[in-house]
Amino acid sequence: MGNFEKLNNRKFLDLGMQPLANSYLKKKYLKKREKKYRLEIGFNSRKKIVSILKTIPSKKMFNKYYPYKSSISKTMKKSFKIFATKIKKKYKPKCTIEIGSNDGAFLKYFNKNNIIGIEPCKNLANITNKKGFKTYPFFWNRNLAKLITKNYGKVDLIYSANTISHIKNLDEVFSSINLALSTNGILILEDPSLLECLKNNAYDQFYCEHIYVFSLLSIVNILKKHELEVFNIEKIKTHGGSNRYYIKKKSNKKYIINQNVKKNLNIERNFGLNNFSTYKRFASRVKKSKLKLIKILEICRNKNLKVIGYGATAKSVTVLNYCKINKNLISYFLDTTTDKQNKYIPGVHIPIKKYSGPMSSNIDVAYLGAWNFKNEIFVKESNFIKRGGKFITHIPQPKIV
Ligand code: DWN
Ligand code: SAH
Repeated sequence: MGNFEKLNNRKFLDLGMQPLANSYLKKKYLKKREKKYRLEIGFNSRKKIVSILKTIPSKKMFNKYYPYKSSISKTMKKSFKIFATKIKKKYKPKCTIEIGSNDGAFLKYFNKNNIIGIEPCKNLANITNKKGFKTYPFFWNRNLAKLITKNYGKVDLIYSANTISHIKNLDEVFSSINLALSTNGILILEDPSLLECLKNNAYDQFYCEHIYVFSLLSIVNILKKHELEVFNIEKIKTHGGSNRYYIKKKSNKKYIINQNVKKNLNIERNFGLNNFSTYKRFASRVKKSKLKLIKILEICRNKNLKVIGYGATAKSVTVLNYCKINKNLISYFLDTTTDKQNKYIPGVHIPIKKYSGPMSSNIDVAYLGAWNFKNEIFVKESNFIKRGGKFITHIPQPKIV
């Protein structure tokens, strides 16, 4: 895919040749050769950070065609509502920036004059701009931080969920945050947890957009250089287990460092997140996971069961391409996202159909692409389950449930 840049980390996992995760294909492009890149994952023991080794330029992934909308699930809508209400009450921020505001699932709970969205995908930035929430359709960087501080002054809260892990230049991310944040201001980040990713064998957290899967250890290390520090951490359930990091300037004495920080650093060290051997063991579990998933799907096919996929996630693109699962094993995927429907999954070309209500009786088994929304999906498909319908998940090990 041309202009790769390499991150010089020690490789522990090779997930093969992969297409761009959110580039769902229209039928007319199926015969064209797709661009692919090698998805390898490495650990940098000096920086304590796990990342993909070859990165794709952001503009190729985050543009006006980006299909993912945060408001697509009840789970995320609820999580954002509860958290927005909580921090508004607790910190009473006069001015907030949200980096990666997507379709406004979090930002909409704020007063229009009190929050600024940053969202490089113009289709998404348009949604919130039209609703009257000032949204810059740009990538977060130093120039934008300068522009915002010039227009609005320094802000007292910066929030970013599931976005910083998508930005390669972390030094620029944090130096720009430092520039825009007031002396007593706070930064709250939310991203999938590396510890949970390893425990769940969730190798599908790795794809082109997820350059990093962070641990507390890695965040603490990155922040040092920028005179920032984590003063609290919460473990949350979203996206298969995430961390919410509360960060402040070192000079900010308004908040004391919670015991949780030390406790979680120890938990991560004890699990072995500092040791390369932990990642090698994860890689061998991933290989076993692949074989087992293929085996389960082949058994279903041999029994002539109708198997479909539930939730055409970016994560499933990694699984399907790594395991080489095509429509011989999964007939089609159902998805509620309009911009994914009637398209095909990149690489393996499984069709995506519109989800228009609970699954019908001609479906026997559904592979959970959106395993992170298992609870929400099981409620929605309670009749399917009552009828004896089954789900396949690869988390934490491939099995039929
Ligand atoms: O970090 C990222 C996360 C936040 O979102 C991005 N890089 C891209 C994206 O990743 P993903 O596609 O793996 O995210 P989700 O949130 O697991 O995607 C869920 C998908 O499943 C959506 O396409 C909607 C669909 N879905 C469905 O069809 N029926 C979801 C639910 C809950 C449902 O009931
Ligand atoms: N915050 C939302 C969206 C996560 S998807 C949620 O938690 O559901 C990742 C989002 O990050 C996308 O909307 C993408 O456009 C945005 N993004 C990617 N790179 C970015 C950058 N450099 N600056 C700001 N946003 C970025």
